[in-house]
Order: sequence, then C-alpha cells, then structure tokens
Amino acid sequence: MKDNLINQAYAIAQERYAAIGIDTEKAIESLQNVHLSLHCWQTDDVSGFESAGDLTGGIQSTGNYPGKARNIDEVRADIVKAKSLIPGTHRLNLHEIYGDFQGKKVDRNEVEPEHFASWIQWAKENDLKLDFNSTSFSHPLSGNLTLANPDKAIRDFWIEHTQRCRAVADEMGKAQGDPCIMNIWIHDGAKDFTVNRLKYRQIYKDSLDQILSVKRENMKDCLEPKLFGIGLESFTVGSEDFYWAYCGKNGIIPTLDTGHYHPTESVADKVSSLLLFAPELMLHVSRPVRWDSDHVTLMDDPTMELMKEIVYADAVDRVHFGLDYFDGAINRIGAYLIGARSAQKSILQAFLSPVAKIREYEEAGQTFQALTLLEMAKTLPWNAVWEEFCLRNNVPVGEDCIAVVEQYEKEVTSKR
Ligand code: RNT
Ligand code: ZN
Repeated sequence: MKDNLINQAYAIAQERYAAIGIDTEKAIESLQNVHLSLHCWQTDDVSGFESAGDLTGGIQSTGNYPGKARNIDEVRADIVKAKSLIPGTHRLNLHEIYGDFQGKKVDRNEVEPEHFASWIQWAKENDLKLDFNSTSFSHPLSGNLTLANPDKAIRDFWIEHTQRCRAVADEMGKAQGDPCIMNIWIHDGAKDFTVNRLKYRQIYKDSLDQILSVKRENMKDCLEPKLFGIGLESFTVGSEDFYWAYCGKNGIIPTLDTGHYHPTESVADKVSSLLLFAPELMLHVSRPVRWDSDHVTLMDDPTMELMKEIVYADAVDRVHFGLDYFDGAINRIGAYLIGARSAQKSILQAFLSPVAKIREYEEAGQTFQALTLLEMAKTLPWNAVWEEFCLRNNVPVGEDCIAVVEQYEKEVTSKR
C-alpha cells in the first residue's frame, strides 16, 4: 500500500480527532505500550510435545488445515513469523506441554526449570517476554478431576505439577527481569449430576492453598474459571463464583476468558467490579461461537466493549492482554495475525474514544448529546490511525498481509 496515502489519511484523521480533543499521537504511544501475550498453542492446535495423545479436558480444536507445527523448532519459526506481522512488542504464553524435553519422557510431576532454559534463551534473542500455564489436560491422570480429585495420589500428582510450574514461571520471570504471569486453568467437573459440589470445591480450595502457600517473587498467579467443558456439562469445580471469592480473599489475579460465559453475558461489565477487589486482571481474549469454540478473535462488539471498559477504568497498566483461541481450520499464522490485530484495533479505538466529553454530558444529564458522541466515535477515522501505527512499526498494512502469509505457507508450512 502507498505509504504517502497512509500518511495523508493520518494527517486528516489527526485533525479530525483534535477537533474533539483527542490526541492521536498519544493514542499511538499508548498502543505501543500494550504488549499482548500471544498464546503458543495456536501453532499446533494445543498438541504440545509430550505424546501423540488426543486433546482432552473439555476443550476441542476442530479443523485439519495443513501445516501445523510438529516440533519445537516449527512452533518457534511460526511464532517468529506471526510476530513479524503484528505491530509492537509482545509476549509469548507457553503451556507446560511445550517444554524442551529433548525427546525424553518427562512426566508432569517431573518438570523442571531446565526444560524451559532453551525457551528462555530463545525468548531473549527474539525480544519476547514469557508467560506460563500449568497443563492438567491431555494426560492419563487427567480424567474428570485433577486438583479436586478425592483420590489423594492423583491429587498430589497435580499439586506437584502445579507447584513445579510455579518454579518454572519464577525462573522465567527472574531471567527476563519482569514477572511471568502464570495461569491456572483446570477442567475439573462432572458430565452428569453430582451431590458432591461442596466436597469437590473444598478439596480444590485446599489444593490451591497448598500450591499458593509458597511465595514466589518473579511470577504472578492467575486463576481462570469456566462455565462448562465438553463432556463435563453439569458441573465445573472452578466456577466463576468459586474463583472470584478465592481471588478476592487471597489477592490473586482473576483471568477472564471471553469464551467462558453464557453468550448473552457481558464480560466487559465484569472489569470494573473485579478491579475494585483484585490487584490486576488477566485476559484470554477469544471468540465463542455458541459455546467456548475458540474461534479466532475479531474486532467484534464484545471485544471492543471489553477494551473500552479497561480504558474507561484507567486500568491498562493493571491488565495482561492474553489471547486464547485455537482454530485448526484456517491458516494458523493468519490466525495469529487476525486475532492479535483485532485485539489491538479494539484497544486503539478505546484510546481514541472521546470519553471525557461523553462523561461530562452524562453527568449533566444530557443523554442525547452523550449518545451522539458515542455513536459518532464508531465511525471516526480510527483506521487511518491504525494504518499509521502499522506503518511506523514496519509491518504490512491492511490486505498486504495476505501475500506475506501466503508466501510463508508456500515456502514453509505447506511442506510439513
Ligand atoms: C480452556 C481455557 C484454557 C485453555 C488453554 C489452552 O477452556 O480457556 O485457558 O484454552 O489453557
Ligand atoms: Zn482460556
């Protein structure tokens, strides 16, 4: 695309925004300072490097698009490619099953920081900071219950795993001089009715208490609730109420996965409530289609509303912007590109919102005036600011991305 056209469009947009008191340069600077946490698991449909087993734990990746990453080198190459197409500097979110196990069988209760030493080195070389996740799905001991399992042997296995993951995360945080954000999500639940809800939640609470009793300086813990998983439809131990109470009481970061709610529920509305009681927030930005389907994130209304609520709450510095989807039906590098850029475009629009003026109107009871600005903001030339942002970051603008992704497919992924 012609650079000078983009510059011209930006200059006009800058003036138009200035007329309503918005500084586009400031918005660009703010967006530059938002670092997305890119999930590694879109590269290979959440397979990891442990075994050829199926994905379990109530989550499912559908689609057979060719070219998925088959090993650590391919995951890394794909991430490097994806990152080169996303403006700004970002983080990488790893799961424990992506450790560098060198072909050895390292069970989940044996994982050590050394299994992530090459990741730490690689991340440093590629200007990426790391985040982390324990992995309790896709394992012979996963079943329906892990940390909430009444069977002490199974439960202790997962406690050990999660404690070790916190040690790995701590090592990552230390090496990068910035806390590693470690998320705990477990699928524990029941397919059919249970009369033991309290019992399972008591057990889980105790497991978490044990896991979190060890203080770690270089990592931060987050807890991610869910409505239900496939095959576990009747009961979820780690429900929203469970975690929000636990996080509030213990000062832990809640994780909001936008796919984990009833389709009509507003995730955006949760931000201001949670931020009053929790230190920070972790996001898993996804796109649910009728269920937690993990379609690629788009710049849709729920995503834009979510980002606006964070900006309106003046909380950008208290939020970790993770992505979480795994669509096996489309070009996977393209999936990163679309999802990350859509999240960024939603954040940019929030930065460009004339919220101060709208607040003035609202507080004066001038509803018509407030609504006019709210509506107008939707069609202001924000895309000219976005394209300028891409240009300044040396990434392809607009449809120019398509050829780049196609070329990588032709030269690399189609040969797998
Ligand atoms: C599952 C959760 C969880 C996973 C990843 C792979 O419903 O959203 O975050 O998607 O940990
Ligand atoms: Zn998630």
